[in-house]
Amino acid sequence: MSRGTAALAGIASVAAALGVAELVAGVLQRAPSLIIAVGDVVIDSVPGWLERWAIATLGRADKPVLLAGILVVSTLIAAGLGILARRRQVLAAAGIALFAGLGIAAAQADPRGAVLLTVLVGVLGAATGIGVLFLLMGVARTGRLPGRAASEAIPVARAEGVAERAGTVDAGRRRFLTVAGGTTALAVLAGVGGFLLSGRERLGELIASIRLPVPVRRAEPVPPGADLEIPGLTPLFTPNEDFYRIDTALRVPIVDTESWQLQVRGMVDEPFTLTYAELMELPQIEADITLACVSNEVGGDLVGNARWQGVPLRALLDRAGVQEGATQLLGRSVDGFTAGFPTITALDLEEAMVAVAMNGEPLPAEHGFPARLVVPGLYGYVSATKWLAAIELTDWDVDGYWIPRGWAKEGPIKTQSRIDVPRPGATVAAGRQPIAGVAWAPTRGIEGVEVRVDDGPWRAAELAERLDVDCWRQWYLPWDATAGRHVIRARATDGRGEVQTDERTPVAPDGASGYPIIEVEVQA
Ligand SMILES: Nc1nc2c(c(=O)[nH]1)N[C@H]1C(S)=C(S)[C@@H](COP(=O)(O)O)O[C@H]1N2
Ligand SMILES: [Mo]
Repeated sequence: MSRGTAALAGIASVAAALGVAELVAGVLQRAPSLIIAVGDVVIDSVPGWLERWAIATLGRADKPVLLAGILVVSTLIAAGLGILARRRQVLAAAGIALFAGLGIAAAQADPRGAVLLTVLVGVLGAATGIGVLFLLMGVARTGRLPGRAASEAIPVARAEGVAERAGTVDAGRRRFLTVAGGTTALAVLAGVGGFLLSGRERLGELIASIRLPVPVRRAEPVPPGADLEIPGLTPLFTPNEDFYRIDTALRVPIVDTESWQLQVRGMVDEPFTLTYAELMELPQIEADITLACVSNEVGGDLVGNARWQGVPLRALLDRAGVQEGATQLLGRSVDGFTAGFPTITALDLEEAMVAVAMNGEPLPAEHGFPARLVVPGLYGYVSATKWLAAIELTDWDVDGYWIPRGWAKEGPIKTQSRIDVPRPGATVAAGRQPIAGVAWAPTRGIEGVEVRVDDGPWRAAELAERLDVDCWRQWYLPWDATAGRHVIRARATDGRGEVQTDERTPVAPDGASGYPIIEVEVQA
């Protein structure tokens, strides 16, 4: 048997193992996908700089790239196991079992994992893989399917290179390729089927069926002129489907509102637990808040503005009774992510909330369904826990997920501005052209934006009507563009009269700073 044939047998076997594991996980519902589990462990164990690099260079593609990487590595291991199986079939089988064992071990890192179900998924996957390996090795050696008469074909291995028997050899090889290809195709189908069964579809229906309560305190109505509606300018509210997404979850956690609970615990007098129905019965507020990621580069798009609806954190903290020394509020997600910020912030800011809705709709799965934290003025990595499972009151020594990975313990959002129009590097016609963008300094608000073209003076831009200090503000400056290349900069002044700093810093450890600068080409 050639190495290539053996490698194919290995790949088909591991594909069968993974496919069956995914299918079983999908059917069992509460069992994890082993592939995703391995990916999650990779995400949580890579050094902080690598994770930052991945977010910075791959952006939204980071997860597909990681999954593709896992599949490529699995394929290489599978090929190796196939080659090993030529001489040491039992050892190769043990390799597949070990492979499944790693997946089972990885899944233990996920707090949702039911150990027995995980083991079941792994064992069924491994058993299928080993069975397929033995079957394919047999077909490759004998050129026939098990149980078929020996006369049907001669062993491929012995006949290789024997020209006059080529016809029979080809038949044997075809049989092998058919079985290997068929198994792989079935494995892919099983995997896709498992993914579909894993609940995404039904979650969509569940979310669509939720009726939101009317908030007891509504957000201010949007004043006319708050959205300048200039073509190319970021809209005042970011539609949910365009809202940036950043998290460590390789697969969006699927949370069912029947079993979900929110715990308020730790350094409190009266810990308590709320079901989704109970949370939805509490008085809710509405607030317009701009959320930003600490990984957002100057000029980047990891920032968005939404109308959030939910239960004020303050109400939950009052009910629990925060104890002396509980200086940190740590949000913990169903998948074990944590983010912490000063308790005082939650007590001071009445808009800090357990959000259940975004722009008038229940939270989309990607943005934390059924509930998440939203705190004005803090970067998401210290505050905005999605798929919230617990609110823990602790002292300041406990660190959230990102802190040991090279990010600052405190994450106030820096005053920033962004130029949306013209697009960086765009070519525009000479004459009157808009320069426009957004600026944000949540909790402080934006009082001014200035724009400078080349070495000219700083000129005050027109500001859109103010909506709320917690959200970004659009700005606009008409510009008489002259032919040639031009450099445009902007800077914002916050509600305390502080101008955003010119000092350029990288995103780590506490957020990028510096003026946004774009270059444009103006044609006569
Ligand atoms: N459970 C969970 N919540 C999380 C994260 C995460 O990785 N897991 N990432 C945080 C970060 S870094 C940011 S910037 C915001 C992003 O929220 P969004 O994806 O809804 O825009 O979510 C925060 N909440
Ligand atoms: Mo973030």
